[in-house]
Amino acid sequence: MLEWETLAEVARELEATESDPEGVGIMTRKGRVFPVRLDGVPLKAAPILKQEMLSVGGDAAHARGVADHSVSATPAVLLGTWGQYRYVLPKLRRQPFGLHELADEVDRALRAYTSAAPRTVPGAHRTLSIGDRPCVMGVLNVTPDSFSDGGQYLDPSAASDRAAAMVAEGADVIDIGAESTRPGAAPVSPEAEWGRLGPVLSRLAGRLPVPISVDTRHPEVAARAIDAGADVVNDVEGLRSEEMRRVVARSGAAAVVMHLRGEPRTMQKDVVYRDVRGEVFRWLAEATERARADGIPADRLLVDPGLGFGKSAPQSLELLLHVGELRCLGYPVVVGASRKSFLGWALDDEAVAGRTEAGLAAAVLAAERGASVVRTHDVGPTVRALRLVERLRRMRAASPATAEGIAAGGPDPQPSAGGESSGPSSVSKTSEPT
Ligand code: HH2
Repeated sequence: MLEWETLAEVARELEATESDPEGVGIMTRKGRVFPVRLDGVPLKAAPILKQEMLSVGGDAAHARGVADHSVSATPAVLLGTWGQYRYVLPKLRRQPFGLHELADEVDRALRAYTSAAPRTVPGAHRTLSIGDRPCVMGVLNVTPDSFSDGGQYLDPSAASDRAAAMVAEGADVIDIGAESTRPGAAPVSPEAEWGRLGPVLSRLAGRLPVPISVDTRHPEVAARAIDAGADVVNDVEGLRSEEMRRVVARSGAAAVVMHLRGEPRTMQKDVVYRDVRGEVFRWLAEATERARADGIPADRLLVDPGLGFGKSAPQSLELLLHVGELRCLGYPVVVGASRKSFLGWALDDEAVAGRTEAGLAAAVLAAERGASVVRTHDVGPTVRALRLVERLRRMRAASPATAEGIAAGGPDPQPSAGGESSGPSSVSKTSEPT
């Protein structure tokens, strides 16, 4: 049995058979199925979608009710290899019933999902660089009541020492919060929040060599923090406030758009979802679309599934396990699992002190599945654990010569038996399958 994730790994294994290089190029494109889930495919479109996928050797699952017209729309799962999609998407674009738009969306999702290109996220003053190594966001809570470190860094000089220590341990960005968002926490007024945050920011701004993120739901606090030197707004309410979007757009700050249904105080009262992954995905897609419509450039946005925020422990674990799926939104993915109660649930041990190792495991898992930023209280151990992920990512991505030539570009000239291309692949350096 062979195990591979990236098409570069597929090509390496095939090359080891001493196959013809052109053949390796062709077969590499068959080496991995990329399943794509769609929601709300119109009844008229579903049979065409299935037929077109079958025509290239792939397949599409949809509701049985499509056959007897007992449904008006259906969820669907497409099963296709890279080569099959490259051939079928242009065919779908020629079809009616919304299949043109659907093909464009699938194309965008596949490219975003497979892109491993390094990127930079410009903040208001400094830039966050995301490369092979997932970034570590060090948590600094200047609160009396945060669930794991409340009261430890309320004093501005203790807080700035802690920030410097996290940078020395390898943090790539420091996330400062002055209001606890744990379930049931009492809301803090913007004035009181700024009273805690302002003195810490004035000590750190311009002195820390890494970007500063401010964990706030209040636009007036975000605006003052950016003026005082913060680079990123980490909004656990996902920029749902129009004023917050205006502040971010005007200031040139980057923003973490986190999923949260309701508000922190009451969020654990309703944790019923029909489909938690689908809901989080759609919510983040809509929130980022709103942000862009209000003038925040795409390269300044990051998304976060909000583990533990209005979710049961099994729901948080499910989101963690599937966090890589969020990559197809096209934004770097942030994951915060550190010390959270769903880890305690998984460990059968409620003590916060016992969650560190599980938090490290969660960070490694999230990074392995493609998260770009890991938010943690335990910076040094997380940085060391993620070095291993960085090494493995590099090994996986190292391209043999033939993988370089695999197309991300246009359709192939001819489908061969079984629907795959037999023609030479065109080359696109910008969006190569990984
Ligand atoms: N988790 C917390 C706070 N802010 N921001 C993002 N983007 N993602 C998260 O998962 C996240 C977050 C909760 O952790 P903490 O800040 O330690 O606790 P408290 O809210 O009690 O201060």
